[in-house]
Amino acid sequence: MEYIKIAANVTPSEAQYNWQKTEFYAFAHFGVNTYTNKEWGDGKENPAIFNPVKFDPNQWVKAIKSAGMRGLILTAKHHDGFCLWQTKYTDFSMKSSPYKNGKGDIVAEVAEACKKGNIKFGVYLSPWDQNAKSYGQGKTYDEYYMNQLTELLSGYGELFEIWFDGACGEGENGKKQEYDWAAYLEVCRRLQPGAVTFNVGDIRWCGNEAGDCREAEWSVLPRASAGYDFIFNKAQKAEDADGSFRKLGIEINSRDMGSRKVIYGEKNFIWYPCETDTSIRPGWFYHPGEDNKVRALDELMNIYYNSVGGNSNLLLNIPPTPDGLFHENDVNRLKEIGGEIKKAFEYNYASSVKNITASSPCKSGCEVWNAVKDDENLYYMPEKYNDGEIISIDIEFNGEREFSKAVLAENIRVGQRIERFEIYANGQKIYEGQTVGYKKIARFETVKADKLRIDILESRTEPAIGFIGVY
Ligand code: FUL
Repeated sequence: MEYIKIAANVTPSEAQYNWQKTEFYAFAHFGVNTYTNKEWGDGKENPAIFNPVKFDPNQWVKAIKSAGMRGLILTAKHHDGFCLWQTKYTDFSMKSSPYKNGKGDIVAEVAEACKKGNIKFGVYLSPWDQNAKSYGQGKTYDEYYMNQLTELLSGYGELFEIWFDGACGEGENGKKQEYDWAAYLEVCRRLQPGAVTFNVGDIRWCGNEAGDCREAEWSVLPRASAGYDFIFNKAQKAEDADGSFRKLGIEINSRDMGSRKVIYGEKNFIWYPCETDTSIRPGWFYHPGEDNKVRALDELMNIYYNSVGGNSNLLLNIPPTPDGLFHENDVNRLKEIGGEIKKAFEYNYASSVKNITASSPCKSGCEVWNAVKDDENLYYMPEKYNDGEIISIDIEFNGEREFSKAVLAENIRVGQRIERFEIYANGQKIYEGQTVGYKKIARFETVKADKLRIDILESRTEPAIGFIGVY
């Protein structure tokens, strides 16, 4: 059982931990495709088409915050190669746009709006670039890419995430670029040590673009799952004109990436948590024909519960219009999402309970009352865990309560350990679950009860329960 013990003690870096706490944040796909009604451009666009005459990133930030999101990632350059900032390295950029007579800098304005609105900011810089002459020339392109990365990572304040898209088309005309990932990551570590890198490095793609989530999501995986071959063999290689890629579901990566069965016998693990990325509309970029295809509130709430409430973060894309604003249909939906979340977690019945006990004696300083205190530094942990043992946590409310949700959290700075649990209301089983990790939102039919029990049926070693909430 060596491998289980090793896996149970793998923990996130400081940057990964801070990223996890961001939970829910926005993606904005903005660029020449916004003006051509396309999802993938080809780098031959006239840069003068990019002209967001009403551009107002404060409007974006306001809408993003209304949904309860805590950050924004902007496509500084998509696969066409057009740059939304004042780069020194190409004219296929804001320099050639009529916006502010070629002096505009969208990245700077968005970064500023995020700062003002007190949300985090991140950048997407597509490695695949169909405009750069040097693309496919090995080191020459690596230099170009790293120069651009350096501009973005040193000129726009603190970033929380750097998004390395795995998608890469081309091929037929012979241009193939071997990316120097080690060198790219070195730039990130040096210039933005507090940021996480997506896809390569710190954060893992969920495996589809539909918002489909795993029932059991592990943040501790065999190190090979973060290998470049493993990542890029599964990446998108052709344009997804009919959106089928976004319907494919999770099967692109496996349903089970970290259970005991999968990690059997492994010695080398990595903390490689999941990010679920999906769009509020069918496309990533704005298409006028999709104004009435903004996804339903129920569907989006389900995605929220399954991702943020399933040990994954959620990156939800809202495409700005050619004017440079979020469309009112998206703005309204975001507000609704925020309202739903607020309503759902308005009052936590576990925040003041009559009593809470645990079946297993606690480690000193880790008493069970810690689990109902909303303090990320406090947790309950049994002194010792014997394989196969059931740990029961019993809560007695101050009278009968009516509820339909429970939130469980492990203190991931100690590790992700819980493999199976059940929840009981007045002795009746109301929920069965597997992983918990950073956060598990358990949803069930509304029940009335004065007692709640959580049974931890399987754990890799002593679980560290950071939080229990009942709503
Ligand atoms: C994919 C890209 O090809 C899409 O255009 C979009 O940027 C999505 C988030 O990632 O790989």
